[in-house]
Amino acid sequence: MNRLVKTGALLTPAILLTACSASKGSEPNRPLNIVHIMTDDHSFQTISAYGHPISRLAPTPNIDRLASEGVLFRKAFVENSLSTPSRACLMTGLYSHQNGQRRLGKGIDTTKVFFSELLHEAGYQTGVVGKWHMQCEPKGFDFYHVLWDQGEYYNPEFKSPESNGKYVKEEGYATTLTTDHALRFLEERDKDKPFCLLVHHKAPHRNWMPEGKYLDLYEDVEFPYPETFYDDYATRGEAAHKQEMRIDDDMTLVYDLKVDELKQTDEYKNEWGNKMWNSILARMTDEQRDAWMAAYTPSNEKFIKQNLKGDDLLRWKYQRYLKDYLRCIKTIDDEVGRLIDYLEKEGLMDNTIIVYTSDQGFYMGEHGWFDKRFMYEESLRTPLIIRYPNAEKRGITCDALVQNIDYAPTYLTAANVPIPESMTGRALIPLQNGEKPQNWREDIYYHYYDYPAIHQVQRHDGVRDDRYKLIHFYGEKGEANSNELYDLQKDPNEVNNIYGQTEYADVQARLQKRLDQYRSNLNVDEF
Ligand code: SGN
Ligand code: CA
Repeated sequence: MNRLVKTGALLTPAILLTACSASKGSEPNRPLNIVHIMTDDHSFQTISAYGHPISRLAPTPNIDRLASEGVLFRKAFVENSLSTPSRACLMTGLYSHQNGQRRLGKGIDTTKVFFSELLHEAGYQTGVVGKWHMQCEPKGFDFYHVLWDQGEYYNPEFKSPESNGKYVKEEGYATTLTTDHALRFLEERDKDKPFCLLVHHKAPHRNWMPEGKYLDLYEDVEFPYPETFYDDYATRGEAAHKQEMRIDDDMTLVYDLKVDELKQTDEYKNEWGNKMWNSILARMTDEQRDAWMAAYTPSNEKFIKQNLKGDDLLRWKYQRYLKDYLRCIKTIDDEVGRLIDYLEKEGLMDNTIIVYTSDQGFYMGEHGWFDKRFMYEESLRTPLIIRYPNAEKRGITCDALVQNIDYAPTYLTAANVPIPESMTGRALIPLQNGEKPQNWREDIYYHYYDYPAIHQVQRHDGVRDDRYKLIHFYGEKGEANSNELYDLQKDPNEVNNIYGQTEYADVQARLQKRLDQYRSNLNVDEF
C-alpha cells in the first residue's frame, strides 16, 4: 500500500495543516468526526436549498439546514452516473477504470485501498449502514449493517457481522431503519475515538415507494413541468434517441406508478415489473398493505375511469412519479433531521464534518426522462452540501468543479491521515470558504460504460469545464459514434448541440484536446 502524501499542485503537508486548523476555535490538527449521508438517485432539483421550482412545492428543511450552516456546491459531479461505480469512486478516490467498477455488478478491484481502511488503521471507529451495493465485503469497517443488493423499501433484509453473512429481514421502512442503525453505531461507539459513519439510504431509488405516513402527501399539488419535457432530441446523435428511460414509453403503470388494479387486465397483465410489484406487496405486513391500498385505490380508480390517452396520460404519469418520489424525499429529510438532532444533543456538531450527497443525480422529467446515466447535467450533477464544524463562513455556495473521487481525500485530510499518492481525487477542505484555490481543476472527466443494459444508454466519455461540455458517444461494433458539444451558458438545458459549428471551432478543439489529455494521462482503455 502506497502511503506517500500527495505533493506539488495537489495537496502539500502545509495545506493539510492549514486545512485542518482553519476552523475558528478548533484545536489545530484535531481529527474530525465524519458523517457522510448519501441517498440513492436524489436530484438536486428536489432539495429546496438548490431553489428549483419543484422543490419549492416540497421543501426539505433539514437538508436545507445543513446548507444554511455549510457550503452548498453548485458544480458537484459524478464520474460515472450509476450506483455501484459511484460508490467505488467514493471508497477509492479513483475513476471507474482505475478501481475496476465500470458497470453495475462485478468489477471492484479489492486490492485498491478504501479510505475506510486508512481511517480504521489511524484509530477511527468506522461504520457503514444502508445501501452498500458492491460485490465485496465492506472493507475497513468496525461496524456495518447493509442492505441486500439495491435493498427493499418495506421490511428490508440487512447483513451485519452478527448475522454471520446472512441477510435478515427487519420490519419497518428502509429510510427509518437505516437511520436507526446509524444511531445505534453512534450510541455504541467507543466515545474516546474519532468516528467516520457512512449513512447510505436506499431512497429515493426506483420504484419510489413512500412510507405509510406520507402515502397521500402532495396528493392535491400539481408539480411544474420542466422546459425540456417534450424534447425531441432534434440536434443530438443516436444515443438520446435510442435510450429507454422515457416517462411515456418506459415507465410502467403497475410497478412504477402503482396502479395495482391494472395488473389483472389483458393490456397490462404482462407489463414489465409486474412480478416485482407482486413481490413488493407480498413482503408487506397486512397493516402496511391495507394502508397502501386505502391510500392509492381511490386515485387509481379515478385514473382508470378517465381512460387518459396521449399527452393527458403522460402528464398523469409525471405527476404520479413526482409525488411518489417526493414522498420518499420527505422521509429522507425527516431522518436527516433525526440524525442531526442526535449529533446536536451529544455535543458533536463542533467536531464533526457532515456531508449530504447522492450517488448521482436524476431526471425529473427533463428531456422526457427518469433515471440517470447520461452526461447531461441532471444526472452528471449531484447534490453536495458540506457542513464544516466551526466554519468561518456559513450558508455559502461554492462553484468550483468537484467530483465524487474527491470524498476519500477529503475525509483522510479531515482525519490528518496522509493521502496515498495513488488516489486521483482531491481534498475539498481548501474550498471550505466557498472560494476556489488558484490551482484548482478547470474541468472534469466523465465516463459511462453500462451498455448494453437496462435503459440502453450508449457508452460515452467527455469533458466539462465551467461553460462547455464535449461528449463522445460510442456503442458496440456497428453502432455509430457521435459527438456533442454544448454551451451551458447560452443553452443550460442542453438542447442545442453545436458540435461541428464553425463559430465554435476553437472551443471544440480546446475541449477535444483536454479530452485527449485525460484519456492519455489516465490511461483510459476504451472510448
Ligand atoms: C435497477 C432499476 C433501474 C436503474 C438501475 C440502476 N430498475 O435496475 O431503473 O437504472 O437499478 O440504479 S428497478 O426497477 O429494478 O429498480 S442504480 O441507482 O443502482 O445505479
Ligand atoms: Ca443510484
